[in-house]
Parts: sequence; C-alpha cells; structure tokens
Amino acid sequence: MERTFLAIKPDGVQRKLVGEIIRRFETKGFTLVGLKFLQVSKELAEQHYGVHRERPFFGSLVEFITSGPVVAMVWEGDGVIAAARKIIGATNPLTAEPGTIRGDFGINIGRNLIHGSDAPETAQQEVALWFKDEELVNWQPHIFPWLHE
Ligand code: DAT
Ligand code: MG
Repeated sequence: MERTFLAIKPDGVQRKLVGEIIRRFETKGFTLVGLKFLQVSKELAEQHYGVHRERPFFGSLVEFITSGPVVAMVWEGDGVIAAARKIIGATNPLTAEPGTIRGDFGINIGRNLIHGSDAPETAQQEVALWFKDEELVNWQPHIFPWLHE
C-alpha cells in the first residue's frame, strides 16, 4: 500500500498543534506506520530540501527546520500521498483553502507548519531518508473493514 512522509515543522510543534495535525490524518482513515520526535541535523535538513538548494530561501529553510524539534511520520493508505497534500493545503498558508491545515493555522509561507511528500518517488526517497525499515510498523487497524468496502 502507498506510504507518504509527513513532518510537523518546528512552528507546528511550538504552537502545540501536534495533536490537532495528527488527528486530521487519523480521523480521515489513514494508518500511522512510523513516528518520531527529533531535532533535525543540518545534514538531514540539507538532504531533505536538496531540490531547493539553488533557491534564494534555501538557507532560511534549513535554518528553520533545524530551529526546534520536529515530528516525523509515515502514513499509509491508498492514495495517501495526494490526499495528504490536499489535507495540508497550498504552500502559502495565506492562500491555502480554509479547512486545510495551512489554511486553518498559518499566515506565512516560511511558517507553513507541515511538510508532505509531493509524489510517489519523493515519498519513497523521504521515507527512506528519515526512517530505517525497522522503525516502520506493518499493521492493519481493526477498523480497516469499516473504512474499506
Ligand atoms: P511544499 O512544502 O508545499 O511542498 P515546496 O516544496 O515548493 O512547498 O517548498 C518547500 C518549502 O520551502 C515550503 O514548505 C516553504 C518554503 N518555500 C517555498 N517557496 C518559498 C518562497 N517563495 N519563499 C519562502 N519560502 C518558500
Ligand atoms: Mg515540497
């Protein structure tokens, strides 16, 4: 089944939105298969945001993601990569739709609360970058038949 990498950024943690954010993916019906709370190293941050290396905001992006603890997660479910991006909302919280995480809780592009993988290839890369195989749990929740026909 499909998996995606999500990370609650330092602003989400500092603003005590961890429970609220996790709740949205839980109640939607996706399955949590990996979770850790960590202080991100500069090396990990630079690798994670490698595609943005040439962008003018790369330095501040790395500085921000390493500025405080982060909640790193892997979520599972059919279509979870695209669905999580919808739940998260547009990159700029000011223009993100109300009802999305960024639309409900943010006002600034540099403080947009949560990261989510944007495609199957990046999801696979990011899951592997942040988690070892043995840190991921293969399980099927008991409510599974109540979420799937
Ligand atoms: P997303 O996080 O929605 O996938 P992205 O991958 O294009 O967005 O960019 C990664 C992060 O970089 C984003 O969450 C916030 C920051 N960022 C993107 N565009 C920016 C900009 N124009 N100015 C400042 N920060 C920006
Ligand atoms: Mg992105």
